[in-house]
Amino acid sequence: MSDLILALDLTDAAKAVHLAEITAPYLNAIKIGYPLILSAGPGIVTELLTFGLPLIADFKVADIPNTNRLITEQVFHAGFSAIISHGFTGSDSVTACVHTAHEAGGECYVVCEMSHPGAEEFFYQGTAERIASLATQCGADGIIAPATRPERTRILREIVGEKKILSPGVGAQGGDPKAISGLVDGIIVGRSIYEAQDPVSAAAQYAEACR
Ligand code: NUP
Repeated sequence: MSDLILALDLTDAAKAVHLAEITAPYLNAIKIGYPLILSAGPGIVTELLTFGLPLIADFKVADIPNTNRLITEQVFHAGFSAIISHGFTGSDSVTACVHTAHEAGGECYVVCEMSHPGAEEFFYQGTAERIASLATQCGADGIIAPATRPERTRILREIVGEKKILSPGVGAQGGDPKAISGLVDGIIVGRSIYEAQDPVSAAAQYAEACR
């Protein structure tokens, strides 16, 4: 059993709000990132909050500690419940995000291994394990690990223990929700819902697959 998180990567604000509204009954959270924030402006956060779901800021924060702190403060000030940071920047940068998130009563997730094919060039065996350990040591609430490689996510699960794992790559990137949902705390689905002929029944099917 895992949560269903919609990756709302539309760049048309009205469509994004409509999509969130009609699929909300099947979702546990909505994740937004640069595509929607840069096209719609930060005010979109307030609009999306009206559907009563936690919002995750997928900004993959990757800067020096002071800048990470400033970004994280703004994220929680805007109304988000969680932030996604990178981990390759090192423990001081990750700790800045984690502390700032916790001060605001929110969560911080650290990207360990990405879901796309090119991720195997850098964030892969060895590196991803090190980032998972770092995320644990820094007190992060969880990690991001790939639905496209369940065998890798299983290894990362052993490192992070009870911490949460959110897993993108389901559907459009080829990941099978059934293969990953028992292993992770949340699956992240974007295009396979928001580009579906019928987004509501797509969301309902993914929610069913999460059970
Ligand atoms: O490793 C990652 N892979 C990934 O796809 C880390 C991510 N944060 N994402 C995000 O998840 C990606 O930016 C997009 O918002 C979502 C997946 O969308 P889709 O492939 O289901 O459309």
